[in-house]
Amino acid sequence: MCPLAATVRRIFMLFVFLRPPETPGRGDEGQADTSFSDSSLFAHWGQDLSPDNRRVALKMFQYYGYNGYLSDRLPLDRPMPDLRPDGCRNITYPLNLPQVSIVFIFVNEALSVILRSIRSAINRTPSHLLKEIILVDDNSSNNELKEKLEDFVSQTNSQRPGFIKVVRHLKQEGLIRSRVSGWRAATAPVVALFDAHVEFNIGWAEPVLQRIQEDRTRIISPSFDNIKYDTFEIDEYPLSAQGFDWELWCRYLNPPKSWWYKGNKSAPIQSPALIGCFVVDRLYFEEIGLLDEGMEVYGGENVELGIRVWQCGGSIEVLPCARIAHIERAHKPYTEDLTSHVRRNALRVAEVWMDEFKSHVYMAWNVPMEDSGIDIGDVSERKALRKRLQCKTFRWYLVNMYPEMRMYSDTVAYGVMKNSLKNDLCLDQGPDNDNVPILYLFQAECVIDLCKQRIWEKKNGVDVNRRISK
Ligand SMILES: [Mn+2]
Repeated sequence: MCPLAATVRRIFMLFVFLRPPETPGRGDEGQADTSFSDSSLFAHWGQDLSPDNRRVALKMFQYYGYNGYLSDRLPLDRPMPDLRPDGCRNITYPLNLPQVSIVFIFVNEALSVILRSIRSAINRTPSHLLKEIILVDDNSSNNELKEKLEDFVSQTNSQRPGFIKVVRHLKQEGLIRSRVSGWRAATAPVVALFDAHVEFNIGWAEPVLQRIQEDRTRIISPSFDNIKYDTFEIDEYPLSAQGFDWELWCRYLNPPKSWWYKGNKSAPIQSPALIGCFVVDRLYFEEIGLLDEGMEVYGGENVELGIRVWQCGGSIEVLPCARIAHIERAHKPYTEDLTSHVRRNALRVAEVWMDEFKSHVYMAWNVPMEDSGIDIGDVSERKALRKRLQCKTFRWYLVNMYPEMRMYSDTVAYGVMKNSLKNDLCLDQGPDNDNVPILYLFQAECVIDLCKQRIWEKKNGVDVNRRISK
């Protein structure tokens, strides 16, 4: 899911590449420890660990993207600060709310992190509202997720038969098809699709189920707080709507003005899209086309769902009174090259949903519109779905649901500008939030993929599309 700092990612990348290589620092505890000083794991944690334990912790961190060593030593049942804004605690909810199935998807997740997700779901969802928990294992290779997990499941089910179901993929299907597998196994009228590294906060379920009961075409996201990947402390996040940039990476947005005018922090926040985890009426989800199962691995499915729901007559809300803490991992475990999957999935969204604005996604990824060389697979079924549901245009969506998204018109060209005489001289787009390209010297030849160089011209003029190089 979405790091709060997603918007500064690119600026940070640039900074990293411009910075001269660091000279290895001196370890606090002598020469043996210099290798540890580079890991962000030990910036705020683990100073008192022995070198051997540090080594174990570092290995687990590299594997999981969070502090699995610490997680294994924390209680599964742990208290959590009630982070709901004022006004949430004295709302009363109907007694006849629908039941929910909670789906957790994972691949090679730390067992203690999964079990803590399950524990918090059981402890903080009223038991008459929680029908079942579904675990989707996307073909993990990690052994502790086999027998030990089965033991836990059969122990729990011995008290409550059939309460936890396990779905195991025989080959890795990626996050998107894993969520759909979980949905297929669910039987409650409402399905909550989550990562397996979360902790549910008190009172999360009632507001969500009430909003869906009132209108089954609402897809609901809770408000997310962060579980720090190193210390596992819970870090309160500001209330946000959820959106995306033109590469279709998720981002948190300031709630719309109309929400601020209400002066009621417990009111639902209308949101252009979803950042990944959401709760939905089980049958409505099928009617509007689930997720795009032609997408691979990770990314873009949340944006596609957001656009589709709005364009095809539903709505999306983030609820301030429903809070869930989620571990923002330092790195994702799915694959080495997440970006190429996000790009492919983004182009599928562009082709099916974005009409004349699809060029914006191609530009953002610095990919030519024709002959991009990227195989996006078959999108005919998704196009047929759009037609069948008689969905509105993307322009309608942008103007009405996502007005803060910048539109580009009169583009003359985009792509990479290369200096054929001096190839260590790079021209970069500069920071995202202004329009000032920057020129700088690179250590060697400009690395185009890393720098994401592109120029977006706004003046009318010659057609220079053929000069795009990649
Ligand atoms: Mn996640």
